[in-house]
Amino acid sequence: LSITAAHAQAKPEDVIKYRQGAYKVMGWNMGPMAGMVKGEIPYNKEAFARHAEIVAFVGKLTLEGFTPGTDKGDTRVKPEAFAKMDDFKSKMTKMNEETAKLAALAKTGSFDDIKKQFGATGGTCKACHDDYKSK
Ligand code: ASC
Repeated sequence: LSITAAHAQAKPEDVIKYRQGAYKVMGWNMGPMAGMVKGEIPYNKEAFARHAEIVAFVGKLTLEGFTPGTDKGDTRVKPEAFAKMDDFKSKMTKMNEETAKLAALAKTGSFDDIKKQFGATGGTCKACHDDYKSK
């Protein structure tokens, strides 16, 4: 993690906003991919690949938004995420791995394989939400 001195000084509420912004960007880009996978909107290879690339990149930014002191405030993160940081990190790493695979596959793979990998990716999002995000 590259927490700079400046970021170490950041107010908890600003850190929380930072990570929520990152998740917002991820959700914005997951939406159209989900729509294509479900057949609600036409599959567009270039658009899908771009969304997958953004999710993969931004997904690598979120972990630095869980600094000490950001367990409380305007956030739905459960205290368990901080208490079980090793597991939280490993779930986040898994998400990073699956989104990277999705981004690579989105450029070259068949839509069938892409759909499978989108499911695997969503599963890694859900795994963390189930344990560490309150409703
Ligand atoms: C999405 C999205 C999530 C995950 C999760 C997977 O498209 O916005 O948070 O997938 O719903 O179960």
